[in-house]
Amino acid sequence: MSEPEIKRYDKPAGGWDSLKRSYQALREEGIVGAGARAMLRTNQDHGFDCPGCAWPDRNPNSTFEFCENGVKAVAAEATAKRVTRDFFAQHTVAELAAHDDLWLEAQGRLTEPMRYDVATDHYVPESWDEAFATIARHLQALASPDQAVFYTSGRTSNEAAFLYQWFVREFGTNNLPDCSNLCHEASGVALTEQIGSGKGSVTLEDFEQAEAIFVFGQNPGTNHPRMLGELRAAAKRGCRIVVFNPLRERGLERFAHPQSPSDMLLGTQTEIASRYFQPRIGGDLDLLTGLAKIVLERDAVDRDFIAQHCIGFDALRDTVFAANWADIEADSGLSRADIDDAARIYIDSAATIFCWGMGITQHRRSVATIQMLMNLLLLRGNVGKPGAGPCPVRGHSNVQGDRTMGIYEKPSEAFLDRLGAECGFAPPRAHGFDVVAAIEAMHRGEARVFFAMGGNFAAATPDTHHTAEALRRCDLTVQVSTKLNRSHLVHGREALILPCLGRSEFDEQAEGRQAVTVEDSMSMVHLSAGIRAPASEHLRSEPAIVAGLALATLPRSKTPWRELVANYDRIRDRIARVLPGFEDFNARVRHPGGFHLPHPARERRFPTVAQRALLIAHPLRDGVPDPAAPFRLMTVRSHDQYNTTVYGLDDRYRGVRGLRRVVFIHREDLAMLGLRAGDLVDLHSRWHDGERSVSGFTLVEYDIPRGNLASYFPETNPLVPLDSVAERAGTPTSKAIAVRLTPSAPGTMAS
Ligand SMILES: Nc1nc2c(c(=O)[nH]1)N[C@H]1C(S)=C(S)[C@@H](COP(=O)(O)OP(=O)(O)OC[C@H]3O[C@@H](n4cnc5c(=O)[nH]c(N)nc54)[C@H](O)[C@@H]3O)O[C@H]1N2
Ligand SMILES: Nc1nc2c(c(=O)[nH]1)N[C@H]1C(S)=C(S)[C@@H](COP(=O)(O)OP(=O)(O)OC[C@H]3O[C@@H](n4cnc5c(=O)[nH]c(N)nc54)[C@H](O)[C@@H]3O)O[C@H]1N2
Ligand SMILES: [Mo]
Repeated sequence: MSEPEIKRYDKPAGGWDSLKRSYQALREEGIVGAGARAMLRTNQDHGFDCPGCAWPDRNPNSTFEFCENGVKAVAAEATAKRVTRDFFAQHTVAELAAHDDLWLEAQGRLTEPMRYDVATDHYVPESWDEAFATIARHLQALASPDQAVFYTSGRTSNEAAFLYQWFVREFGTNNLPDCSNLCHEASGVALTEQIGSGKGSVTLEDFEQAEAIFVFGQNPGTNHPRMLGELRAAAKRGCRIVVFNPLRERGLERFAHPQSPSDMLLGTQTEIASRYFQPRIGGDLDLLTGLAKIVLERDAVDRDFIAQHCIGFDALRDTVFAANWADIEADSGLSRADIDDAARIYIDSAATIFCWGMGITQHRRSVATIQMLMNLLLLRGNVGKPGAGPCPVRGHSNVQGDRTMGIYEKPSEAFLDRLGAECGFAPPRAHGFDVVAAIEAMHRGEARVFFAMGGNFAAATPDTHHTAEALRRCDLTVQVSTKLNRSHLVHGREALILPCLGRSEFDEQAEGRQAVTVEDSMSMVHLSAGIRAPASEHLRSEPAIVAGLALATLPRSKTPWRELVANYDRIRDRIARVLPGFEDFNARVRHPGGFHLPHPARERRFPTVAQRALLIAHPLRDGVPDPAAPFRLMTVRSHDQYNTTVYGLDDRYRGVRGLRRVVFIHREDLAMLGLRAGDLVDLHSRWHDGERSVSGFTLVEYDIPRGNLASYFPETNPLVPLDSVAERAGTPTSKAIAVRLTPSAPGTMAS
């Protein structure tokens, strides 16, 4: 492990350091030979889909695309280390809970079902049948099915997700919160209302044709490294790339492609961003309003497109004109001249893509901001033509597919009608809990059973202490997992760990070896088949776990659970009959590269209530800064983590080594506070119900706007108040926490 050190990193993203770190990840997991082979089959036609991010694959049947963080994700799953019954016999849960997330992750793959034993505070082995019987007993004892909550993280395959929501709805509830509620929910809400589909409309071919690509609030160098390949190619052919990000993220500045011989041997690199703007955190609605003002003032709108396809133009124009430049400049932190430069690039481009990530979605006004992004695209007809359109860059590798399959607490009537008709039961109609509502319901004692299909609910969610109380009040918590994590240690009165197969592993069922399918961020659906022996003979696939659960819980069900799981083609046949766009699913998904789901906006069809695209006005509001909490904190990912999974303590591109409890701050803010880089501070967030605090964070002087701070999650999740959420989307405002800083008490240790 590296010694703590803060030192500016001057190299481009990618390059040799990226190869070195990948090799190190494989070595640490003890899998150099096998891991390397697994890598070569990731995102290939006859291999498995990378369990990392949702960025699509280019030429899935030809070149292998190297990605450092993809290697880390596969290595983490393919690790040679194992968590066995002996491990649990050696450690009480209290002992395990004292370890950090890095240590928990480093213990290896879970190997058999375990049950929490309150008498000894240990997890003890349990057979699958006993485990299913325990869950069934709890579910059947509930006064209402709505007292159970079924969470999903976004790695779950389409087949597992479809079967899971089927079981949950046949059981009788729509309580299907998912990681989307913490992630791109606002994109879905904004775009569905506006253009009639919650997904992005662009494809990789559009990246080849765009004249400009704008990237808002996203850090692809760390979180979607394969996107850098597209941005590099675009930059090389003269496409203008414009970035809006409070931090100068290295991957958006310059990139040396690890697969380019000249980049690697001659040390060449590509400048990515033609212009890099550093707005203040939360300043995007303001700067977008500024951009729209200039586009409208110069009459640089696509009149024909607006006349034919849009409604709401006059109201949008009036609202945008009503905003004044002084407010826009003050709140965005950008000058009118900067915004004018960006507007000029936008106006000069005949085809523009807007990409965005968590820097846009995890804010109070995220839906308004995304609608403003879409307004700007619509004003210039940048949708439904080559090289243009919205591109919300999704996180988990199948988070978009899970939603398509019906993992959603607010399903449409049309979906429920089709599901009920095909599957022969009457789905519940009342909407269910999203993540925040589920935590509130568990805390009140209203929800009593919590079941998680993957993920790490206890660490990924806001308000860590409150959420822990909520989980501890449950009668039963169940985690279907591949690796040990915090959610196994923060549990209900009874608790189960159900270990499952990972994507890289063979999935052997009654009728032979199975493949699953996933949908990437650009709506391509393709097959994924494991290529390695399972980490343990006791693991079950996620679909098989759902079937086991359903057979135990719903003894009178007419659903042929066993047959469905014996051969996943049968699940796909059902999907094909329930979901539009999946006709002939089994045949089409076997074409090399899979198939693309139709996106109406690509044909300039906008299936909203009005059958038009909506231009939606969002007036700026005065921010009222709280003098007692003058800083705005964003919680982001380091280069060595996958959400709550911590692979290492380094954040290479940001120059941090060997520690995670850091807070990035502007030099003048340090001076103002009378503090120095390296000092330890406590962070206190202010909210109507009081203050929340975390302690012992090392100050790091950084190029960040004044008044803004950045730190990593999950360490900072105790600061995020549960009811501080995005309007209409309910997403926790993890990028906009009002905080104050105080020096840590003497003797506090850096960590
Ligand atoms: N290796 C790796 N890959 C991942 C993940 C991972 O943890 N590790 N997570 C996956 C998941 S689930 C997701 S959702 C994605 C997340 O991918 P990203 O969306 O890139 O997520 P974050 O790391 O939260 O980075 C947010 C970015 O937005 C910027 N930002 C913050 N606030 C603002 C703001 O107000 N305005 C603007 N313009 N910018 C802002 C931050 O400086 C940062 O660059 O990545 C996925 N891929
Ligand atoms: N403060 C703050 N909080 C955030 C965010 C933020 O930016 N700031 N980002 C949010 C976002 S965008 C997201 S998506 C959420 C993520 O929230 P989650 O999806 O709940 O969390 P992960 O950390 O991705 O889950 C990791 C765990 O998943 C399990 N796992 C891995 N692979 C598999 C598999 O194939 N099957 C099963 N069953 N389990 C598997 C492993 O046991 C691992 O420990 O976090 C959110 N929380
Ligand atoms: Mo996410």
